[in-house]
Amino acid sequence: MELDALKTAVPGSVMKQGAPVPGIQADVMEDVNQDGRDWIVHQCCDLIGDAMEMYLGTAVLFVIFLGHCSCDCLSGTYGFQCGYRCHCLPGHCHSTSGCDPGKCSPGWSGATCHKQNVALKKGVSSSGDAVYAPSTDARYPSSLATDGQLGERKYYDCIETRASNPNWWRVDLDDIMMIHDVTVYFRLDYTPRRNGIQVYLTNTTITPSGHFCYTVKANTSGTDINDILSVPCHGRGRYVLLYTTTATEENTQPKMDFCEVEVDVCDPGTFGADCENYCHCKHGVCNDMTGVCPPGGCLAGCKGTNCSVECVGNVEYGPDCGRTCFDRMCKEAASTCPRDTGRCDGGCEPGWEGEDCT
Ligand SMILES: [Ca+2]
Repeated sequence: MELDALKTAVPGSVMKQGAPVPGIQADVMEDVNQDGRDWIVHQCCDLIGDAMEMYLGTAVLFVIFLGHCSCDCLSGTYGFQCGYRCHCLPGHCHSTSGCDPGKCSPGWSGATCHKQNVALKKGVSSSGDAVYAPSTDARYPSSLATDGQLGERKYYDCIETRASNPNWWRVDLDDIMMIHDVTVYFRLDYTPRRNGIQVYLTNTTITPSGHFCYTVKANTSGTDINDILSVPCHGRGRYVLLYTTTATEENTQPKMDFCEVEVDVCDPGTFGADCENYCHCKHGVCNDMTGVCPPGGCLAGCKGTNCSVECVGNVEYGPDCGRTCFDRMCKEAASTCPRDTGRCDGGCEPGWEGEDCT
């Protein structure tokens, strides 16, 4: 049976009941014990990928595996031409559908786990961190806003800058990136410092500079601003700057005290509010907001304004799905019709040539 064949086809990776195999996830091993076709279909890809990593270059193994598996993509990849990488927790990536909902890896979000917080753990600067004598160390340092931790979002989980005018905080993304949006997680136990914060996307360390994105316009108590504020801030930049000259009624000079700033980008080949849609452009990647492809149309095998629609299986194929499977002169009448090439199994009728026999 297939499972037994898989077990014996990988030298050195004998799967004992309940014993984990190096490189294969523990939860997959639990499924091994269940035996059966369903496991073969859903976990086969993971096994192939892991085996390939262990025995790179052993092409024979690959062929053996393909003979026993009904999947297309190697471990961790899925979707159109296996061109998408799963960014989900171990055991939650499927070769056809991608990640299970809500099971994204840390730093990734969205329904398909293709939205990445590129500010996570990145370096920060500020106009100064608050210190409380007799210590001279920052008690609530600026780095708390990119540590990936939210806690209870009270003062001890959040940054606190030293009073100054102007007052600013900046994250360095290390590279110029196409930013999709910015999300600010505000402190929950004190809200007046939300008002007046400006958000910039910039390529310099001049404060302020670059592309102005947004100003938080709140009442003086800050209670009319969402605790988690999604800020439209789309464009290319290396630094995201939060900047203010607005003091509260309690302070003569401004301070800031938010808990986390996420700077989100879409994975290449995805677009939309949550980077949840796919585009398969022929040249380059689509616009991360609209999904519009650069000039040149779609990769062979898909169609539509965003090149997000795959050709109808066994009906159409080729660039923009412009060719018809029925028109091919395949020797085998029951030949498959790959969406990208339309290649005929077993060659062409006499007098016809080309992989799709047209
Ligand atoms: Ca934090």
